[in-house]
Amino acid sequence: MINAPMRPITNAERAALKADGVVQLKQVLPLEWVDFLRQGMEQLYTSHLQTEENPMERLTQATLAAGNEILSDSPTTSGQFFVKNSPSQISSDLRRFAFDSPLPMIAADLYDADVVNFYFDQLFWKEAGSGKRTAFHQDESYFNCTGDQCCTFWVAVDPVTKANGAMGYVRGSHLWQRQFAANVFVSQQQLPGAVGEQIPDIEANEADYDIVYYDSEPGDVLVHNYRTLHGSTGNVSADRPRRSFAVRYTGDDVRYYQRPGAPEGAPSSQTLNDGDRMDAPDFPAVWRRAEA
Ligand SMILES: O=C(O)CCC(=O)C(=O)O
Repeated sequence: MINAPMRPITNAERAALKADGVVQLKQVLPLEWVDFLRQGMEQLYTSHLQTEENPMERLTQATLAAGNEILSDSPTTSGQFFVKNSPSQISSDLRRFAFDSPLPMIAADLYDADVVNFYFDQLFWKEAGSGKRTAFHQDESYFNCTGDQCCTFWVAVDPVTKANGAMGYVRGSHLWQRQFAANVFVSQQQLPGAVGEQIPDIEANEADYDIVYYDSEPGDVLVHNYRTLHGSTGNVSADRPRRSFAVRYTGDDVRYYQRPGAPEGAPSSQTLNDGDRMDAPDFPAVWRRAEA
C-alpha cells in the first residue's frame, strides 16, 4: 500500500485549519488503508476490548458514585463506549497505520513541516446503543507538549452521522487563549488533579457557540488543533457501531512540556526536558522533508 494521500491538500483546507481549528479532508485516505485499519481494530476488539475491563466503564461508575452526571443522548444504554490509549503499542497493524499510512504526509503538508513526529494514538469505539457522549474538551490539557502544530487526525472506519457519534467542534476556540481543565471524557466533571478553567456547559447551550458537527465517510479525515474544543454525540443507533482511530502528530514548532495537571497516562518522555524538540525515540519521526 502506498503512503500518499488520494489527492493534495488544498490551500483552502490549510486556511480552514488555521482559522477554525478544524478541517474535514474529504476522501484523502485510500480505502485499502481504511479497510486495513478496520481489520486491525476488529482484531483488537476481540483480543483486548471484549476481554479486558473497560476503563471508561470504571470511570463512569466512579463519576456516578461521586454524584456527577454522565452525558448521554439516550435514557438507556445497550452497548459500551471503549476508549483504548496507545493501541499501536499492542497492535502492529495500528502502528503501521499511524506510521506508514498517508497520515504523516498529510500532517507534513498541513503544517508545512520539515519533520513530523508521532505523539499519541487512541481508539474510540462506540457500540450501537451506547448513548454516551464524548464531553467537550480540549486535548492540550491532556498532552505533555506546547506549541501550535499539534493536531489530532481522526479517522472513522464506519459511516458516521449524529445518530452514531458525530464529532462536533467549537470553531475558532483554538484561538481563545484559554486553558481548560481535563475532564472525565463522558462527563463535565474534571479529572482529579486537573489544572485549568472549568469548561463551560457547552452541551446545554450549543446555540451560544459556533459548533460544527461533521458526518463522515470512510476515506475522510477530520483534523483538529489540540486547543480546539470538541466532543461527540452518543451512539443511539440500533445497529451501527462508530469506530474511530485518532493519531496525534507534532510539527516543527512543538516542544516538550511536562504539563501540570496532565493525566498520569499522558505520553511523557524519559529523555526530554521542557523546551526540547519532540524529536526523540519516545516520539519517533514519521516523516522528514527530503534533503534538497
Ligand atoms: O471519538 C470521540 O468521540 C472522541 C475523539 C476525541 O476526543 C479526539 O480524537 O481527540
